[in-house]
Amino acid sequence: KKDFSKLTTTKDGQLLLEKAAHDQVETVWERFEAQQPHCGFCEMGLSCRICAMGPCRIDPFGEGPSRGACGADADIIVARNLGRMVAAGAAAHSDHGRDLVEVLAKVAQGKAPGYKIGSPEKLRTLAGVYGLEIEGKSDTELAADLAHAMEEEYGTRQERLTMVNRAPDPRLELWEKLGVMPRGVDRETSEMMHRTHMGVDNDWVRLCLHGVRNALSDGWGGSLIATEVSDILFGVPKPTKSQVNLGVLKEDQVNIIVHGHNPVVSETITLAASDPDLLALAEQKGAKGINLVGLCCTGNELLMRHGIPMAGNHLMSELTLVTGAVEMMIVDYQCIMPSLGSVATCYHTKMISTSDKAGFPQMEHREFHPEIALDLARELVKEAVENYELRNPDKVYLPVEPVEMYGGFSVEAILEALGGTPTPLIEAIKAGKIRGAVGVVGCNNPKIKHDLGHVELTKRLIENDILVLDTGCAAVANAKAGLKLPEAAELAGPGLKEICQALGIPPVLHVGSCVDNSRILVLAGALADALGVDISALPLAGAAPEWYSEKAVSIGVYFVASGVYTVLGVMPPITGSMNVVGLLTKGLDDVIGATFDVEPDPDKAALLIRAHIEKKRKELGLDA
Ligand code: SF4
Ligand code: WCC
Ligand code: FE2
Repeated sequence: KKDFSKLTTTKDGQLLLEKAAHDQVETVWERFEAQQPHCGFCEMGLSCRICAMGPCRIDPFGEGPSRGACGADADIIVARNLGRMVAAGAAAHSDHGRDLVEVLAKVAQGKAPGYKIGSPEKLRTLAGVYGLEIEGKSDTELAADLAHAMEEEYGTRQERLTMVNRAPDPRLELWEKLGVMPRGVDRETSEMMHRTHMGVDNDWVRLCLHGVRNALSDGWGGSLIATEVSDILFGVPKPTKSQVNLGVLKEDQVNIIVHGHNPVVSETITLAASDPDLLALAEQKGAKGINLVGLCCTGNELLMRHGIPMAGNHLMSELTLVTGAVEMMIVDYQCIMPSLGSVATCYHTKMISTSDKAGFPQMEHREFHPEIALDLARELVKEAVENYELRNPDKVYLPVEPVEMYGGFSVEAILEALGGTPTPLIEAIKAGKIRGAVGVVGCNNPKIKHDLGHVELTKRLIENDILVLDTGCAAVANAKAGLKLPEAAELAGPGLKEICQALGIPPVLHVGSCVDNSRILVLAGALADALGVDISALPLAGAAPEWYSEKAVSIGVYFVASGVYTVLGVMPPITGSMNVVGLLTKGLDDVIGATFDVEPDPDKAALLIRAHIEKKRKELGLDA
């Protein structure tokens, strides 16, 4: 019998892996195993298939070729590959942002029934950021103007993004000086694809610097737009109670899972799931209700704004179906394993894809457009309810109780908890009660025992009086471990514990989805402005202990580019160029005031981060 506790730290994960084996369902862990050993050239970033003279690879031991057919050496090949990872990640976040801007424009034109301006206040704040005429304008007029201004951000006609101006002045000056100021969201990604074409940018340093600019177009551009427009349409998150793990699925209810990233689909499903007619239909079919739950980041979006419970993170997505208790899974895009449709064939689960840009095998495609979204959402929920009759009770397995948690810590909510200004937080940091703050973010990856990296690192940090802000799958991991309850303050060091208890907040604050890492940037910027320093001077750090996606690469790069030291738990494919490794882990410090480190062991990663925070405190003269 296989020991599943080697693969995942979670009880629900271990039990459901056992059931998957029994049901003969193949999971990501088995497919990952079948890929071993990984190709050494690819692992080191030394293979190139950018053109048809290749594929080429460089021998890291210097015995075989040291150049590709075109003459590219290890530095060029590694830098090009890394650049394209940043471009793909930035494109994913930013295109998600664009989809929200389109909905905002349609709301303004009255063409999106089912959507509205959820936060007129935030609409006005953003209109201010863009310098729009606000006086005497209705919400819809303003929404039209703002959508138009944001569409411009994607283009090539400006010298710098408007959104970027929210970064502290010293950062802006630095980016300008280095020539990495992002100009257009699409432009930087497009230029990265151009530069990495054979025969264009063969200066690995310039390529890496453009990677910085490309990532900044995501963090302070596309991702920030995605976050802010989601807040405008669906409301600014406030602290909300919820629940997490597979126990949120209900034996006696119709279970619907939304999976993916864009709240445009999941928000209308939320509306439809509380439709009285559909609830009555569910009752007729013998169900006690309609239970909507989330997975990955679209789940985080709903959790942040409505307290919708969360079934799990990335590596749990297949296992949610293995419960046999899911009537329907509705997906949009990103991080949706193409295996899910085939897993679902073992059960009665209906699988629905909704985005014109994301098709999947063995799923039914029902395309969402703002014009028809609400009607389609109702149709889908109705079909899910009807599918309840086909559930086979013998196949249902829900062996765990959910864990309670709090989500909803937008920057606005954090400031409100502090009494309206960042001052109390700054005072607590100055007094050393809170030593610093760390964003623990990113994915799961079968290279790391599931959730171990996130949870152990987070525990080590809070024990040492470091406040943790988390997003994405890291946030779900920490929630499952019970760290998002005010009671978890007991696990914190004395200073952080005192602050959390006084404010009634957990020591680990759920800041949202992956695009909401932009909230961490905004908060870091606010702290820097309040102290009159650059972000790089603050006792802050980032960590992506279990990252897997290209989006995470872009996030890591924009964290560092914003002046935040960042520790990765998984090595990116760059070790084939010690020059690139040296630049990212050392050289960037002089250039941009922060670097990367790589450390898979969470205890050691915590030590690195603590040392960095203490160093920054000392430099600021805080403990003098
Ligand atoms: Fe080979 Fe150069 Fe073509 Fe890459 S770009 S595949 S190294 S010839
Ligand atoms: Ni965001 Fe990473 Fe999860 Fe996907 S959902 S797996 S990018 S952290
Ligand atoms: Fe390979």
